Amino acid sequence: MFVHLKRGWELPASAATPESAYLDRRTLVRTLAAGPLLAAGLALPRPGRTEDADPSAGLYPAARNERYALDRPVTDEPITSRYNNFYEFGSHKEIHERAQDLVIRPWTIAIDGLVEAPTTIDVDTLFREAGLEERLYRHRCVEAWSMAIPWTGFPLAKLVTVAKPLGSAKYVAFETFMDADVAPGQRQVWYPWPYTEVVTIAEATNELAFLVTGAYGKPMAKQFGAPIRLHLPWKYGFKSIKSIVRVSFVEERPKTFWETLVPEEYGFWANVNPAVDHPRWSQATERELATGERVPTLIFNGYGDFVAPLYAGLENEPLYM
Ligand SMILES: Nc1nc2c(c(=O)[nH]1)N[C@H]1C(S)=C(S)[C@@H](COP(=O)(O)O)O[C@H]1N2
Ligand SMILES: [Mo]
Repeated sequence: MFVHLKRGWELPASAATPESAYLDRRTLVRTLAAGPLLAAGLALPRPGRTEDADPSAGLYPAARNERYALDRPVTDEPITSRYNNFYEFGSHKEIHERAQDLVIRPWTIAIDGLVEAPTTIDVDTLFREAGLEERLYRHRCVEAWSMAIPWTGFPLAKLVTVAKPLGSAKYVAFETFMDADVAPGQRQVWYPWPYTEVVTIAEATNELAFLVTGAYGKPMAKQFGAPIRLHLPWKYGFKSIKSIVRVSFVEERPKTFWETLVPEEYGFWANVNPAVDHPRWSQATERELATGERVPTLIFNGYGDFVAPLYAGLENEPLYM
């Protein structure tokens, strides 16, 4: 995030190739490569890359919830699906192809810590029982670029209800999968893997906190954090943890991935605020990936009506880093 900032900014969004062309080429290369292997009676080499239909595909498209409206157009999928932060697959934006190695079924989420009964949930059961809806959300990275995405998913509050946290639980901690065989970034031992994030119970149950399962009217692409990731649209993007395998309810606030690495730059609260600069750059404006234009950044990324009350009485906390 901090190391390759300049490079990311310099890459024009127009450098992205349309998804159809890219997929066609990949499928072709794979088909050609698989031929001799299959003839020799060997299995396909990369299980994550098989074309098995996503078992949740039948849940799409989900009805749009119009309560969450945008002040700008949706950013086209060929742009958002080729400019990603997912350090497990590399500390730059071009990880979409590598991320296809992630095997996303079967996939379960462990729910543990201060809950009535720790359990493990299969994501397809969870998706069916939670019920999915579509929401248009703005997404603002701490690196000062932004996009707008049609996510599909369900409120995190629903998972909190299912988990039945005890009264002593004050925070919800999330963890990403750990598998250095498919995610080469996890061999970079200077990072405190696995990726983790934490929010307060009040934040987790705010109506905006969204568990994302799909994007653009279908199960989301792996580079977005399939099969399930968080999106907290009023916070800098690094809070929105991808490919979640564990949700823990805790009393003491654990240190997160980025907080462990660079606490003076990537804090716990990380609420978007144009008036509070990152130590190394301004947060006053952001670059919209769709157009390349710089636009003013909004306090709480424009979601103050929903979330400002969460921070009443916390004025002495570093809420905006
Ligand atoms: N597990 C994991 N989650 C992650 C990240 C990551 O590197 N690993 N990057 C974060 C950052 S910095 C951002 S901006 C968003 C990017 O989401 P996107 O690629 O879907 O736009 O994911 C967040 N979640
Ligand atoms: Mo980010």
